[in-house]
Amino acid sequence: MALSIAQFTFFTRAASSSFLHRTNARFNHFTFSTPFSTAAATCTRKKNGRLSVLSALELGGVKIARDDVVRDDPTNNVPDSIFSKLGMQLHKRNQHPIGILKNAIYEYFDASYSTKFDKFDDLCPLVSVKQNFDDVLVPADHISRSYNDTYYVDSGTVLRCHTSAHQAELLRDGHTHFLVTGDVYRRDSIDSTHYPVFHQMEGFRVFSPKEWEASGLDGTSYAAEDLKKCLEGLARHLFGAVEMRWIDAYFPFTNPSFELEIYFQEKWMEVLGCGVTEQEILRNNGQLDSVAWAFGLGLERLAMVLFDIPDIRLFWTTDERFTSQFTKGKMGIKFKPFSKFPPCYKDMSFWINESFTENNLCEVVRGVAGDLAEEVQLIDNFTNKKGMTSHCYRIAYRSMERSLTDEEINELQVRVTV
Ligand code: FA5
Ligand code: MG
Repeated sequence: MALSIAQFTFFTRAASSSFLHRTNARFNHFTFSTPFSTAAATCTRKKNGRLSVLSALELGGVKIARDDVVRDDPTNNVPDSIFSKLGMQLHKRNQHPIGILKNAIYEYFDASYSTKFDKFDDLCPLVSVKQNFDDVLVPADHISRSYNDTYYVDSGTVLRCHTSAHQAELLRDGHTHFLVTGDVYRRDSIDSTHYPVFHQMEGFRVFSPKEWEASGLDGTSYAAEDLKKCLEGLARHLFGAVEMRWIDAYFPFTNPSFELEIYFQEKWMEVLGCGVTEQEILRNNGQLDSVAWAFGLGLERLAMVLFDIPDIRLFWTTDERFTSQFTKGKMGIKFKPFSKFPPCYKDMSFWINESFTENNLCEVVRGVAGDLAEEVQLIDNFTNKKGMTSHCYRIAYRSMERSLTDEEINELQVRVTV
């Protein structure tokens, strides 16, 4: 049953949901010396292992019931495990690493721009396809629009896959300096830095002509310089010394576009995307002669570096050995791992057809194993003389909280492969 979900997808290409299509990678190296209580949709596991969702919730003033989000309908691909994350709002918990980080970024903006940035952290994550894609000029055939990459509630409504979904409405409402923090949702791969629900903070700043005219620079160069200065200042505020580099990038909504990477766990990790906003977005939303910059920070990725959190799944644990390590307003804390149970690896091989995608496989694995799935990695790819392709994936299972029994893992693996 599990792998047949692959048939569901309307697209055949397995690709990352990132908005980035890396162009000409040019590297600039530099170094800078509670228990959960909000209204979350709760899930319990039934005897047959399926999740049953108990409650409805209210988000940004909008009442949302399970049936509004999870439906047995071909235009819907939201599983209960995702519905259960709606309303968790980790970014609104002052003692949680994501909330502590949000507040630290607010502090930096308040101090650097005399509280000029308007802050939003309660905008509803259910948005229209227009808000999520059209308003920020994502082309009709862009991979991020596919059912393989985005959670669709119906053909016109999605769980936002980035906080950029709110740019246009806030511009139209007359905001020129704003920060939007929220949970975002993507069908994505499984490893220590990817999770189907994560948090972003969008930043947006509009300049009027008199701000750049005096500088002798054109508006775009002025905004790009200011953007990098702002984000480098933020990085210094958060991290002090850490190794980073800028990379030229591509986003449909900015030009030029950049990404910032930080060296973490012996790898370069992408932490944010940013750039100078496309004129069309400003024009469409009432800003005629302006230029603007925008950025989207990945809060989990930044918090991993800041608090030394080795795995993105930890943000969701309710284990007190995790939650009790963090304190409101305290930035210097380094997470002390409370257990290091060994991972258990299981390999599976199968012939694929053209409807197979890796995101669908990951969705199946998460559906069966939840947060016990640590990584899904393609380890062999073979095509025979008849043109049939087989893939071998290695699945790493590990609990952050306890040892898993062989029996338990074998049972999970059987349910993934059936
Ligand atoms: C975007 O989402 C753009 N909207 C960012 C942006 C805003 C660019 C404004 C320009 C102007 P991207 O898909 O690269 O871009 O995601 C932004 C950040 O979110 C990444 O740098 C990364 O830190 C984080 N991120 C992306 N996917 C995941 C994931 N599955 N799990 C955790 N963090 C993720
Ligand atoms: Mg990216």
